[in-house]
Amino acid sequence: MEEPQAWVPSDPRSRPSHDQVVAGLKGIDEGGPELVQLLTPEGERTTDHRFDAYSADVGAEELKALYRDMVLVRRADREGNALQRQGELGIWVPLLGQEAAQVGSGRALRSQDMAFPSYREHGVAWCRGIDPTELLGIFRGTDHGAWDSAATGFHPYTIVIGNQCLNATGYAMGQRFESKVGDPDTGEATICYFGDGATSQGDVHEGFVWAAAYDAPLVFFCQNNQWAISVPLSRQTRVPLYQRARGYGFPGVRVDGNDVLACLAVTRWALEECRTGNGPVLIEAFTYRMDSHTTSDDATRYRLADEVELWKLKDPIERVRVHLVRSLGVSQDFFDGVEAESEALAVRLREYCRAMPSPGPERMFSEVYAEPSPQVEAQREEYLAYHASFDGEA
Ligand SMILES: Cc1ncc(C[n+]2csc(CCOP(=O)(O)OP(=O)(O)O)c2C)c(N)n1
Ligand SMILES: [Mg+2]
Repeated sequence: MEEPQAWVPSDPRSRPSHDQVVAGLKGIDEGGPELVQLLTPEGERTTDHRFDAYSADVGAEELKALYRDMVLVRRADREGNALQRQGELGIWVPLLGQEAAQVGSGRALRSQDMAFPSYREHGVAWCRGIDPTELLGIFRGTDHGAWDSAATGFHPYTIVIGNQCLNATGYAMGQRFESKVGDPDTGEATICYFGDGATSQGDVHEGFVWAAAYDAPLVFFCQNNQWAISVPLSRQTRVPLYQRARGYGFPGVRVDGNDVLACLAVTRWALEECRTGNGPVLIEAFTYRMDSHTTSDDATRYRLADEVELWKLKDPIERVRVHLVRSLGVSQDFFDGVEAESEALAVRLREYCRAMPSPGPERMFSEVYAEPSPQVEAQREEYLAYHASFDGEA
């Protein structure tokens, strides 16, 4: 029997048959033929005429640096998970398997660019120079993310799904209004991170519409890990996500999210498009998270173990390691050095976390508004007086 073909929405009046929908979803599962890849899961460097120019400068030293980034980010992530299990953090949001998508795109950014994360972008935070210790307070419940967004070019984490797309669109519209766009070197761009599930939120669609209408220099970076907690991608869309961009009038590209080189090259291209006034752009990084949604979730209740095993073979770190060893002859000393560095980072994170002071009760009243507010100050005084009334009690 002939295999049904996936539906290609060339005729706007046509509707896909049931078989075509299923074929399309199977195509999504495989990543699809349009997937941009520059490093295969077997660690071989390949070419893609559209994006080769954006990775031509990446040689052995640059690949080693990307490898180091990913190993350290993974180690910090695993430590976050362990600290939650030890009762030191209230929750942790793992990124295991998404290191290439985050490091590749994060390293494509320039200092003048702005990034809007969701709640899982620890790898992008790393690339923006935010020490992983700074993430711990959020998950220990002691602060909301204390870094300086303007200085780091990294907005606070956003837990409300898709909401950061509106903030990012507004910011990118501002870059356009203030004529910060145009020059390929000094021009500014914004990148907004969200998940596959977020594409079903109104905020993301509103962001798409406004960014397109105002030619905003915005890269929408969707990490498609194929699950929104327990909801599979097949419940979110009939077409591959990158194809949605076409309906809003801007380009969409699907990249292998486990290929750090491809993520770097595609994001550099997309940022350049935005910098020079051709934004917005949608990137769909096709990936898989090899851990649960958060430490409060148990993915074995809805995901097949086979699926995880399959994605382990596409591990983003392993393919760079294989390439470094087999094609570039990098010695074991390098890998041992990165390993030692990652263990030292884990120790530093553990010690920092255990020693973190609990903030006093007045902390929740600080930084509510940019300017002092008499109402908030009165509330703080009242609350502190109430607390003081317990002094001396057991
Ligand atoms: C507006 C809103 N609705 C629901 C939630 C609860 N929630 C948290 S994460 C999540 C799934 C998000 O999936 P996806 O966008 O694919 O991101 P992923 O966590 O897979 O990276 C949901 C429904 C929320 N945080 N905000
Ligand atoms: Mg998801």
